[in-house]
Amino acid sequence: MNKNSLKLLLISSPVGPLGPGLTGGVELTLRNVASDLVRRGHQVTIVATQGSTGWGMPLVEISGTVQTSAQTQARDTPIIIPPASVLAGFWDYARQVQFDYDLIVNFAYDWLPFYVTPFFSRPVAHLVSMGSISEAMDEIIEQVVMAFPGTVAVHSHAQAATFTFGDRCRCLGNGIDLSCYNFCPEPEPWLAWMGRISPEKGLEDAVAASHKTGIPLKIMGVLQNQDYWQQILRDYPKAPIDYLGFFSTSELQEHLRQCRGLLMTPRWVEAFGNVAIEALACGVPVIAYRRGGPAEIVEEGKTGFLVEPDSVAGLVEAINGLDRINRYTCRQQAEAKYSTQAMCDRVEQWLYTILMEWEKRT
Ligand code: HBI
Repeated sequence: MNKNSLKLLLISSPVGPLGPGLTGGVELTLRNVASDLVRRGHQVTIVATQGSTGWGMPLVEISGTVQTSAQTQARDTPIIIPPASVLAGFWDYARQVQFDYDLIVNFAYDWLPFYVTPFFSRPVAHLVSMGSISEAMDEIIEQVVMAFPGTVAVHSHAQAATFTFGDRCRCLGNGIDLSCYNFCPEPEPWLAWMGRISPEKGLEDAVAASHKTGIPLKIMGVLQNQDYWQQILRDYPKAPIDYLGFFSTSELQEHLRQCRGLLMTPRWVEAFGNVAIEALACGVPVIAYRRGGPAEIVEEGKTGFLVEPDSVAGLVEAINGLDRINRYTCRQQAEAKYSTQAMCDRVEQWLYTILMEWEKRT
């Protein structure tokens, strides 16, 4: 094996194709990590569902039935594998080609990749994209954590803390390609909210804050739950809100950079909160509930404000303090901690460590 040029098989989320944004944060992470690994001389192949983009990198498209999103599951939901499962297709393919690679990296939050890990003759690294959701997932992730120490990574300490075995997970943070985000020193008066429009993202609180302050709110992201969105429109008919749609990164940052601030209102433990570092990269301060990954990204009073979870009044108070934040500081923090290079340094070290441990065992 040539450590300066590892042969890596990256297996994506089975909930939908890479490109239209349905796989959320996983897509951004996978794309940025894969691109930077290639830049460093590693050979990367991406495995994803039919209809995905590989952004110019070698791509293997697997057809089959997509997996139900784990976010729809309760703690006792059993693991469901549908007929013609694309997830099963991903891992049968990986089994067949494993000897062409030094290491396999799993980006899916699913039971099967963890279950089959011991059957492989190559190390499998798992980057877990969300906090604890179900007993079955916790159990199977813990089995890999115990059998293959160091091979399971997360994005934040808050996310790790949702698992009983969190202290044995490697915390990698996240990173974005800062060259895609243009700093804006003089914003427009409006606020931004970005993310999948779905109950766990708490959009209604941001809309309530917009209604109370009268400050326009630009909403961007995949409209995943129509009923939820319609309910918000019925509850806040007079709020000055605009749903702009779902954008590629370059268009997204064009809207985002002009905003006075980004509101993050997660109802659940957001594993990381990519939108927070996207905002900082544009110089946009972040107002976030003190919950999950965003609470580790926002530096109180320096790059934004952390608010009592689920407190609309807290959001309003923070909005009134936005002018105290220096927008240059926001960009500087993104460059210091959340560039793709910084993230890929952490990923590369993680993979090298796994390979060293593997060689000791075999
Ligand atoms: N659900 N079953 C399943 N598998 C995933 O990989 C997955 C998911 N839900 C959401 C998701 N991945 C991504 O949006 C993460 O970025 C959160």
